[in-house]
Amino acid sequence: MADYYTGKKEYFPKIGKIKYEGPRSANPLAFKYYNPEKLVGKKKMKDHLRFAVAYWHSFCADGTDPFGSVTHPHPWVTDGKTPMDIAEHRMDAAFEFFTKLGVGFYCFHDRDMAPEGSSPAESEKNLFTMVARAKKLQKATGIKLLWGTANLFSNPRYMNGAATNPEFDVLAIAANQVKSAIDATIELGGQGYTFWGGREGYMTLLNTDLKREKDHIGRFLGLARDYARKQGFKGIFYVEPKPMEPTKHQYDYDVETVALFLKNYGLEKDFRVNIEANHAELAGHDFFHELETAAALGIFGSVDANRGDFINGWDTDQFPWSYYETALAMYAILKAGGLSAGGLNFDAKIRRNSVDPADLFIAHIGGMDAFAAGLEIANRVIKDGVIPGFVKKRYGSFSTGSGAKFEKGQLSFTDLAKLGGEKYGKAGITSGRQEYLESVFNQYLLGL
Ligand code: XUL
Ligand code: CO
Repeated sequence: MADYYTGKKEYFPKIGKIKYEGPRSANPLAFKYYNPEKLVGKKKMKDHLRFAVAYWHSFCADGTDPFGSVTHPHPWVTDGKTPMDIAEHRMDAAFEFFTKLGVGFYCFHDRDMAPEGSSPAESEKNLFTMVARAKKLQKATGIKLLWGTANLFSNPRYMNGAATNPEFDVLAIAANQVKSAIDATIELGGQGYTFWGGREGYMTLLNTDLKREKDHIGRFLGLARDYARKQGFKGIFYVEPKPMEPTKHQYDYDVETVALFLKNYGLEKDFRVNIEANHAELAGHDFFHELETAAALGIFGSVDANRGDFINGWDTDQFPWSYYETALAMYAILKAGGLSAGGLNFDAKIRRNSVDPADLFIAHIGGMDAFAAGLEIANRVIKDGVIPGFVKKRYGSFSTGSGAKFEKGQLSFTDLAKLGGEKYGKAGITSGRQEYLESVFNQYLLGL
Protein backbone atom coordinates (compact mmCIF):
# COMPACT_ATOMS: atom_id res chain seq x y z
CA MET A 1 0.00 0.00 0.00
CA ALA A 2 1.00 3.57 -0.53
CA ASP A 3 2.89 5.31 2.24
CA TYR A 4 -0.04 7.55 3.15
CA TYR A 5 -1.56 4.63 4.96
CA THR A 6 -0.62 4.71 8.62
CA GLY A 7 -2.88 1.92 9.91
CA LYS A 8 -2.39 -1.81 9.56
CA LYS A 9 -5.44 -2.49 7.51
CA GLU A 10 -6.44 -1.61 3.96
CA TYR A 11 -10.13 -0.85 4.03
CA PHE A 12 -10.89 -1.04 0.33
CA PRO A 13 -8.42 -3.77 -0.71
CA LYS A 14 -10.15 -4.68 -3.96
CA ILE A 15 -10.11 -1.12 -5.24
CA GLY A 16 -7.10 0.73 -6.64
CA LYS A 17 -6.66 4.28 -7.84
CA ILE A 18 -9.67 5.36 -9.94
CA LYS A 19 -8.64 6.32 -13.46
CA TYR A 20 -10.22 8.13 -16.36
CA GLU A 21 -11.22 5.67 -19.09
CA GLY A 22 -13.54 7.80 -21.24
CA PRO A 23 -17.27 7.83 -22.04
CA ARG A 24 -17.37 4.34 -23.60
CA SER A 25 -15.80 2.58 -20.63
CA ALA A 26 -17.91 -0.19 -19.10
CA ASN A 27 -15.83 -0.22 -15.92
CA PRO A 28 -17.98 1.06 -13.03
CA LEU A 29 -14.79 1.93 -11.14
CA ALA A 30 -13.47 4.35 -13.77
CA PHE A 31 -14.27 7.94 -14.67
CA LYS A 32 -16.17 8.44 -17.90
CA TYR A 33 -16.02 12.25 -18.05
CA TYR A 34 -13.89 13.43 -15.14
CA ASN A 35 -10.39 13.74 -16.49
CA PRO A 36 -8.66 15.83 -13.78
CA GLU A 37 -5.82 17.21 -15.91
CA LYS A 38 -7.97 18.07 -18.94
CA LEU A 39 -8.16 21.77 -19.73
CA VAL A 40 -11.63 23.27 -19.92
CA GLY A 41 -11.20 26.85 -20.99
CA LYS A 42 -8.13 28.07 -19.14
CA LYS A 43 -8.32 25.77 -16.11
CA LYS A 44 -7.91 22.08 -15.46
CA MET A 45 -11.06 20.14 -14.64
CA LYS A 46 -9.84 19.41 -11.12
CA ASP A 47 -9.32 23.14 -10.47
CA HIS A 48 -12.75 24.06 -11.80
CA LEU A 49 -14.54 21.41 -9.78
CA ARG A 50 -12.61 21.22 -6.49
CA PHE A 51 -14.37 18.04 -5.32
CA ALA A 52 -14.66 17.27 -1.63
CA VAL A 53 -15.89 14.19 0.24
CA ALA A 54 -18.19 14.64 3.25
CA TYR A 55 -16.77 12.76 6.21
CA TRP A 56 -20.16 12.29 7.89
CA HIS A 57 -22.13 10.55 5.16
CA SER A 58 -19.30 8.43 3.85
CA PHE A 59 -17.57 7.29 7.04
CA CYS A 60 -20.04 7.85 9.91
CA ALA A 61 -23.47 7.05 8.46
CA ASP A 62 -24.23 3.34 8.66
CA GLY A 63 -27.40 2.89 6.64
CA THR A 64 -29.70 3.40 9.64
CA ASP A 65 -33.04 5.05 8.87
CA PRO A 66 -36.12 5.69 11.05
CA PHE A 67 -37.40 2.23 10.10
CA GLY A 68 -34.35 0.02 10.37
CA SER A 69 -30.96 -0.59 11.89
CA VAL A 70 -27.41 -0.70 10.49
CA THR A 71 -26.91 -2.05 6.98
CA HIS A 72 -23.37 -0.68 6.52
CA PRO A 73 -21.32 -2.30 9.28
CA HIS A 74 -18.08 -0.45 8.55
CA PRO A 75 -14.95 -2.44 9.41
CA TRP A 76 -13.44 0.62 11.12
CA VAL A 77 -16.39 0.49 13.52
CA THR A 78 -16.82 -3.25 13.96
CA ASP A 79 -13.08 -3.83 14.53
CA GLY A 80 -12.69 -0.85 16.86
CA LYS A 81 -12.13 -1.27 20.56
CA THR A 82 -12.82 2.23 21.93
CA PRO A 83 -14.44 5.34 20.43
CA MET A 84 -10.97 6.85 19.82
CA ASP A 85 -9.74 3.62 18.26
CA ILE A 86 -12.72 3.72 15.90
CA ALA A 87 -12.01 7.39 15.13
CA GLU A 88 -8.41 6.60 14.18
CA HIS A 89 -9.33 3.72 11.92
CA ARG A 90 -12.16 5.70 10.41
CA MET A 91 -9.69 8.44 9.52
CA ASP A 92 -7.28 5.99 7.93
CA ALA A 93 -10.15 4.57 5.87
CA ALA A 94 -11.24 8.08 4.89
CA PHE A 95 -7.80 9.12 3.64
CA GLU A 96 -7.41 5.80 1.80
CA PHE A 97 -10.74 6.53 0.12
CA PHE A 98 -9.92 10.19 -0.73
CA THR A 99 -6.61 9.13 -2.24
CA LYS A 100 -7.95 6.25 -4.30
CA LEU A 101 -10.84 8.36 -5.55
CA GLY A 102 -8.56 11.27 -6.38
CA VAL A 103 -10.40 14.17 -4.75
CA GLY A 104 -8.49 17.23 -3.57
CA PHE A 105 -10.59 18.06 -0.50
CA TYR A 106 -12.76 16.84 2.36
CA CYS A 107 -15.17 18.43 4.86
CA PHE A 108 -15.95 17.37 8.43
CA HIS A 109 -17.93 18.14 11.60
CA ASP A 110 -15.98 18.00 14.87
CA ARG A 111 -18.01 15.00 16.05
CA ASP A 112 -17.47 13.06 12.80
CA MET A 113 -13.76 13.12 13.39
CA ALA A 114 -13.59 12.64 17.17
CA PRO A 115 -16.06 11.40 19.78
CA GLU A 116 -17.53 13.81 22.31
CA GLY A 117 -15.91 13.34 25.71
CA SER A 118 -17.45 13.56 29.16
CA SER A 119 -16.29 17.18 29.55
CA PRO A 120 -15.49 20.02 27.14
CA ALA A 121 -11.79 19.53 27.93
CA GLU A 122 -11.98 15.84 27.03
CA SER A 123 -13.88 16.59 23.82
CA GLU A 124 -11.21 19.10 22.86
CA LYS A 125 -8.44 16.62 23.67
CA ASN A 126 -10.12 13.95 21.52
CA LEU A 127 -10.57 16.41 18.68
CA PHE A 128 -6.99 17.61 18.75
CA THR A 129 -5.60 14.08 18.91
CA MET A 130 -7.48 13.41 15.68
CA VAL A 131 -6.51 16.77 14.18
CA ALA A 132 -2.85 15.84 14.66
CA ARG A 133 -3.45 12.60 12.77
CA ALA A 134 -5.39 14.41 10.03
CA LYS A 135 -2.59 16.93 9.68
CA LYS A 136 -0.08 14.15 9.05
CA LEU A 137 -2.38 12.41 6.59
CA GLN A 138 -3.07 15.69 4.75
CA LYS A 139 0.65 16.28 4.46
CA ALA A 140 1.33 12.76 3.22
CA THR A 141 -1.49 12.75 0.64
CA GLY A 142 -1.75 16.42 -0.41
CA ILE A 143 -5.48 16.31 0.37
CA LYS A 144 -6.78 19.58 1.82
CA LEU A 145 -9.57 20.64 4.09
CA LEU A 146 -12.26 22.56 2.20
CA TRP A 147 -14.16 23.48 5.35
CA GLY A 148 -14.72 22.42 8.90
CA THR A 149 -17.85 22.77 11.03
CA ALA A 150 -19.32 21.87 14.40
CA ASN A 151 -22.15 19.43 14.97
CA LEU A 152 -24.59 21.54 16.98
CA PHE A 153 -27.60 19.31 16.43
CA SER A 154 -27.02 15.67 17.50
CA ASN A 155 -26.52 16.01 21.26
CA PRO A 156 -29.90 16.19 23.10
CA ARG A 157 -28.83 19.49 24.71
CA TYR A 158 -29.35 21.11 21.30
CA MET A 159 -32.95 19.89 20.93
CA ASN A 160 -34.18 23.51 21.24
CA GLY A 161 -31.38 24.95 19.12
CA ALA A 162 -27.77 25.96 19.76
CA ALA A 163 -27.17 29.68 19.16
CA THR A 164 -30.97 30.15 19.16
CA ASN A 165 -31.60 28.08 22.28
CA PRO A 166 -33.87 29.79 24.81
CA GLU A 167 -31.36 28.82 27.54
CA PHE A 168 -28.21 30.93 27.64
CA ASP A 169 -26.10 28.07 29.01
CA VAL A 170 -26.69 26.00 25.88
CA LEU A 171 -25.65 28.94 23.68
CA ALA A 172 -22.44 29.25 25.73
CA ILE A 173 -21.74 25.50 25.43
CA ALA A 174 -22.23 25.83 21.67
CA ALA A 175 -19.67 28.66 21.66
CA ASN A 176 -17.21 26.45 23.50
CA GLN A 177 -17.70 23.76 20.86
CA VAL A 178 -17.46 26.16 17.90
CA LYS A 179 -14.27 27.68 19.32
CA SER A 180 -12.60 24.24 19.25
CA ALA A 181 -13.97 23.50 15.78
CA ILE A 182 -12.60 26.82 14.50
CA ASP A 183 -9.22 26.11 16.12
CA ALA A 184 -9.23 22.65 14.49
CA THR A 185 -10.11 24.14 11.10
CA ILE A 186 -7.28 26.66 11.38
CA GLU A 187 -4.81 23.97 12.45
CA LEU A 188 -5.74 21.92 9.37
CA GLY A 189 -5.43 24.89 7.01
CA GLY A 190 -9.16 24.82 6.24
CA GLN A 191 -10.17 27.13 3.40
CA GLY A 192 -13.57 27.75 4.95
CA TYR A 193 -15.71 27.33 8.03
CA THR A 194 -19.40 26.46 7.67
CA PHE A 195 -22.44 27.16 9.82
CA TRP A 196 -25.42 25.03 9.00
CA GLY A 197 -28.28 25.95 11.32
CA GLY A 198 -29.49 22.40 11.99
CA ARG A 199 -31.85 23.20 14.84
CA GLU A 200 -31.64 26.99 14.56
CA GLY A 201 -35.31 27.57 13.93
CA TYR A 202 -38.56 26.71 15.65
CA MET A 203 -41.06 23.90 16.03
CA THR A 204 -43.91 26.23 17.03
CA LEU A 205 -44.14 30.02 17.28
CA LEU A 206 -46.27 29.59 20.38
CA ASN A 207 -43.13 28.98 22.45
CA THR A 208 -40.72 31.13 20.43
CA ASP A 209 -39.41 34.69 20.65
CA LEU A 210 -38.40 34.90 17.01
CA LYS A 211 -36.71 38.30 17.21
CA ARG A 212 -34.55 37.38 20.18
CA GLU A 213 -33.51 34.08 18.62
CA LYS A 214 -32.44 35.78 15.38
CA ASP A 215 -30.58 38.49 17.30
CA HIS A 216 -28.79 35.81 19.30
CA ILE A 217 -27.58 33.84 16.30
CA GLY A 218 -26.60 37.06 14.52
CA ARG A 219 -24.45 38.06 17.47
CA PHE A 220 -23.09 34.52 17.88
CA LEU A 221 -21.87 34.39 14.27
CA GLY A 222 -20.29 37.83 14.57
CA LEU A 223 -18.42 36.83 17.74
CA ALA A 224 -17.27 33.54 16.18
CA ARG A 225 -16.02 35.44 13.14
CA ASP A 226 -14.13 37.94 15.28
CA TYR A 227 -12.54 35.12 17.28
CA ALA A 228 -11.47 33.23 14.14
CA ARG A 229 -10.02 36.35 12.50
CA LYS A 230 -8.08 37.13 15.67
CA GLN A 231 -6.63 33.62 15.53
CA GLY A 232 -5.46 34.35 11.99
CA PHE A 233 -8.20 32.56 10.01
CA LYS A 234 -8.14 33.98 6.48
CA GLY A 235 -10.74 31.66 4.96
CA ILE A 236 -14.39 32.18 4.11
CA PHE A 237 -17.30 31.68 6.48
CA TYR A 238 -20.33 30.01 5.02
CA VAL A 239 -23.94 29.86 6.04
CA GLU A 240 -25.69 26.89 4.46
CA PRO A 241 -29.35 27.69 3.77
CA LYS A 242 -32.01 25.09 4.45
CA PRO A 243 -35.70 25.84 5.00
CA MET A 244 -36.68 23.06 7.40
CA GLU A 245 -35.74 19.63 8.79
CA PRO A 246 -35.13 18.91 11.56
CA THR A 247 -37.01 22.05 12.62
CA LYS A 248 -40.38 23.01 11.17
CA HIS A 249 -38.82 26.31 10.09
CA GLN A 250 -35.10 27.02 9.90
CA TYR A 251 -33.96 30.67 10.04
CA ASP A 252 -31.46 30.33 7.18
CA TYR A 253 -34.36 29.40 4.89
CA ASP A 254 -32.87 30.14 1.48
CA VAL A 255 -30.23 32.31 -0.19
CA GLU A 256 -32.35 35.47 -0.29
CA THR A 257 -33.25 35.12 3.40
CA VAL A 258 -29.62 34.54 4.36
CA ALA A 259 -28.50 37.60 2.36
CA LEU A 260 -30.76 39.86 4.39
CA PHE A 261 -29.71 38.15 7.64
CA LEU A 262 -26.03 38.70 6.85
CA LYS A 263 -26.65 42.41 6.14
CA ASN A 264 -28.80 42.87 9.24
CA TYR A 265 -26.05 41.54 11.49
CA GLY A 266 -23.01 43.05 9.73
CA LEU A 267 -21.73 39.69 8.47
CA GLU A 268 -21.83 40.35 4.73
CA LYS A 269 -18.11 41.00 4.29
CA ASP A 270 -16.91 37.69 5.71
CA PHE A 271 -19.77 35.32 4.96
CA ARG A 272 -20.88 33.61 1.77
CA VAL A 273 -23.47 30.91 1.15
CA ASN A 274 -22.80 27.21 0.82
CA ILE A 275 -25.64 26.12 -1.46
CA GLU A 276 -26.96 22.58 -1.21
CA ALA A 277 -29.02 21.31 -4.13
CA ASN A 278 -31.46 19.32 -2.00
CA HIS A 279 -31.97 22.24 0.40
CA ALA A 280 -32.83 24.48 -2.56
CA GLU A 281 -35.54 22.03 -3.60
CA LEU A 282 -36.95 21.87 -0.06
CA ALA A 283 -37.24 25.68 -0.17
CA GLY A 284 -39.32 25.39 -3.34
CA HIS A 285 -36.50 26.56 -5.59
CA ASP A 286 -34.30 24.77 -8.01
CA PHE A 287 -30.55 24.51 -7.52
CA PHE A 288 -29.98 26.81 -10.53
CA HIS A 289 -32.19 29.47 -8.95
CA GLU A 290 -30.28 29.46 -5.66
CA LEU A 291 -26.91 29.65 -7.43
CA GLU A 292 -28.02 32.51 -9.69
CA THR A 293 -29.55 34.35 -6.74
CA ALA A 294 -26.35 34.03 -4.70
CA ALA A 295 -24.29 35.27 -7.64
CA ALA A 296 -26.63 38.22 -8.19
CA LEU A 297 -26.34 39.15 -4.50
CA GLY A 298 -22.55 38.74 -4.53
CA ILE A 299 -22.57 36.03 -1.85
CA PHE A 300 -21.93 32.86 -3.84
CA GLY A 301 -19.34 30.72 -2.06
CA SER A 302 -19.47 26.95 -2.20
CA VAL A 303 -21.72 24.01 -3.01
CA ASP A 304 -23.00 20.91 -1.25
CA ALA A 305 -23.40 18.75 -4.32
CA ASN A 306 -26.30 16.34 -4.01
CA ARG A 307 -29.89 16.05 -5.16
CA GLY A 308 -33.32 15.28 -3.81
CA ASP A 309 -36.11 13.29 -5.34
CA PHE A 310 -38.75 15.25 -7.22
CA ILE A 311 -41.53 13.06 -5.88
CA ASN A 312 -40.40 12.77 -2.24
CA GLY A 313 -40.34 16.04 -0.36
CA TRP A 314 -37.54 15.42 2.10
CA ASP A 315 -33.77 15.71 2.29
CA THR A 316 -32.83 12.45 0.57
CA ASP A 317 -29.19 13.55 0.05
CA GLN A 318 -28.66 11.45 -3.06
CA PHE A 319 -25.62 11.68 -5.29
CA PRO A 320 -25.89 14.11 -8.23
CA TRP A 321 -27.00 12.33 -11.35
CA SER A 322 -28.92 14.60 -13.71
CA TYR A 323 -26.82 16.29 -16.39
CA TYR A 324 -29.51 18.94 -16.73
CA GLU A 325 -29.00 19.93 -13.14
CA THR A 326 -25.22 19.77 -13.17
CA ALA A 327 -25.00 21.62 -16.49
CA LEU A 328 -27.29 24.41 -15.28
CA ALA A 329 -25.40 24.53 -11.98
CA MET A 330 -22.02 24.75 -13.69
CA TYR A 331 -23.41 27.41 -16.05
CA ALA A 332 -24.36 29.51 -13.01
CA ILE A 333 -21.02 28.79 -11.30
CA LEU A 334 -18.90 29.68 -14.35
CA LYS A 335 -20.87 32.89 -14.88
CA ALA A 336 -20.28 33.74 -11.20
CA GLY A 337 -16.53 33.48 -11.83
CA GLY A 338 -16.03 29.89 -10.67
CA LEU A 339 -15.63 28.28 -7.28
CA SER A 340 -12.50 30.21 -6.16
CA ALA A 341 -12.03 29.13 -2.51
CA GLY A 342 -15.22 27.04 -2.51
CA GLY A 343 -15.73 23.54 -3.84
CA LEU A 344 -18.21 20.83 -4.73
CA ASN A 345 -18.71 18.86 -1.53
CA PHE A 346 -20.64 15.61 -1.90
CA ASP A 347 -23.04 16.04 0.98
CA ALA A 348 -24.68 12.83 -0.22
CA LYS A 349 -25.12 9.34 1.06
CA ILE A 350 -25.36 5.98 -0.62
CA ARG A 351 -28.72 4.27 -0.20
CA ARG A 352 -29.42 2.00 2.74
CA ASN A 353 -29.47 -0.98 0.41
CA SER A 354 -26.22 -0.09 -1.37
CA VAL A 355 -24.22 -2.55 0.69
CA ASP A 356 -21.34 -3.41 -1.60
CA PRO A 357 -18.12 -1.65 -0.43
CA ALA A 358 -17.60 -0.53 -4.05
CA ASP A 359 -20.90 1.40 -3.93
CA LEU A 360 -19.28 4.31 -2.07
CA PHE A 361 -16.74 4.67 -4.87
CA ILE A 362 -19.29 4.21 -7.64
CA ALA A 363 -21.55 6.87 -6.09
CA HIS A 364 -18.74 9.44 -5.96
CA ILE A 365 -17.48 8.52 -9.43
CA GLY A 366 -21.01 9.04 -10.79
CA GLY A 367 -21.30 12.41 -9.04
CA MET A 368 -17.89 13.54 -10.27
CA ASP A 369 -18.69 12.46 -13.81
CA ALA A 370 -22.04 14.25 -13.67
CA PHE A 371 -20.32 17.51 -12.68
CA ALA A 372 -17.48 17.03 -15.17
CA ALA A 373 -20.00 16.58 -17.97
CA GLY A 374 -21.96 19.54 -16.60
CA LEU A 375 -18.78 21.64 -16.70
CA GLU A 376 -18.07 20.74 -20.32
CA ILE A 377 -21.65 21.50 -21.33
CA ALA A 378 -21.68 24.81 -19.47
CA ASN A 379 -18.34 25.77 -20.97
CA ARG A 380 -19.75 25.13 -24.46
CA VAL A 381 -22.84 27.21 -23.68
CA ILE A 382 -20.65 30.13 -22.66
CA LYS A 383 -18.06 29.73 -25.42
CA ASP A 384 -20.65 29.43 -28.14
CA GLY A 385 -22.37 32.53 -26.77
CA VAL A 386 -25.85 31.95 -28.22
CA ILE A 387 -27.65 31.84 -24.86
CA PRO A 388 -25.58 34.48 -23.01
CA GLY A 389 -25.71 36.60 -26.19
CA PHE A 390 -29.48 36.33 -26.26
CA VAL A 391 -29.69 37.52 -22.64
CA LYS A 392 -27.32 40.40 -23.32
CA LYS A 393 -29.35 41.50 -26.32
CA ARG A 394 -32.59 41.15 -24.36
CA TYR A 395 -31.41 43.90 -22.01
CA GLY A 396 -29.68 45.88 -24.76
CA SER A 397 -32.05 48.85 -24.36
CA PHE A 398 -30.45 49.47 -20.96
CA SER A 399 -26.96 49.60 -22.41
CA THR A 400 -27.33 52.78 -24.46
CA GLY A 401 -29.40 55.95 -24.52
CA SER A 402 -32.09 56.59 -21.92
CA GLY A 403 -31.96 53.01 -20.58
CA ALA A 404 -28.27 53.44 -19.72
CA LYS A 405 -29.03 56.80 -18.10
CA PHE A 406 -31.71 55.11 -16.00
CA GLU A 407 -29.27 52.42 -14.82
CA LYS A 408 -26.76 55.10 -13.85
CA GLY A 409 -29.39 56.94 -11.85
CA GLN A 410 -29.39 59.92 -14.23
CA LEU A 411 -33.16 60.03 -14.83
CA SER A 412 -35.79 61.34 -12.45
CA PHE A 413 -39.16 59.69 -12.19
CA THR A 414 -40.67 62.60 -14.14
CA ASP A 415 -38.07 62.11 -16.93
CA LEU A 416 -38.98 58.45 -16.96
CA ALA A 417 -42.70 59.11 -17.12
CA LYS A 418 -42.18 61.63 -19.93
CA LEU A 419 -40.23 59.07 -21.95
CA GLY A 420 -42.95 56.53 -21.25
CA GLY A 421 -45.48 58.89 -22.72
CA GLU A 422 -43.45 59.20 -25.91
CA LYS A 423 -42.62 55.45 -26.26
CA TYR A 424 -46.21 54.29 -26.23
CA GLY A 425 -46.80 51.84 -29.07
CA LYS A 426 -45.27 48.46 -29.76
CA ALA A 427 -42.99 48.32 -26.69
CA GLY A 428 -43.02 45.02 -24.82
CA ILE A 429 -44.29 42.71 -27.56
CA THR A 430 -41.03 40.77 -27.87
CA SER A 431 -40.68 37.02 -27.63
CA GLY A 432 -38.87 35.60 -24.57
CA ARG A 433 -38.05 32.60 -26.80
CA GLN A 434 -37.97 30.12 -23.93
CA GLU A 435 -38.66 27.04 -26.06
CA TYR A 436 -35.94 28.05 -28.51
CA LEU A 437 -33.41 28.52 -25.70
CA GLU A 438 -34.40 25.21 -24.13
CA SER A 439 -33.83 23.39 -27.39
CA VAL A 440 -30.48 25.12 -27.90
CA PHE A 441 -29.48 24.02 -24.39
CA ASN A 442 -30.49 20.44 -25.27
CA GLN A 443 -28.16 20.55 -28.26
CA TYR A 444 -25.21 21.39 -26.01
CA LEU A 445 -26.31 18.74 -23.57
CA LEU A 446 -26.09 16.04 -26.20
CA GLY A 447 -22.92 17.50 -27.65
CA LEU A 448 -24.35 17.74 -31.16
C1 XUL B 1 -27.72 18.85 6.63
C2 XUL B 1 -26.50 19.34 5.99
C3 XUL B 1 -25.26 19.36 6.83
C4 XUL B 1 -24.33 20.48 6.53
C5 XUL B 1 -23.14 20.56 7.46
O1 XUL B 1 -28.85 18.90 5.84
O2 XUL B 1 -26.50 19.65 4.83
O3 XUL B 1 -24.63 18.14 6.68
O4 XUL B 1 -23.84 20.41 5.23
O5 XUL B 1 -23.50 20.66 8.78
CO1 CO C 1 -25.00 20.22 3.48
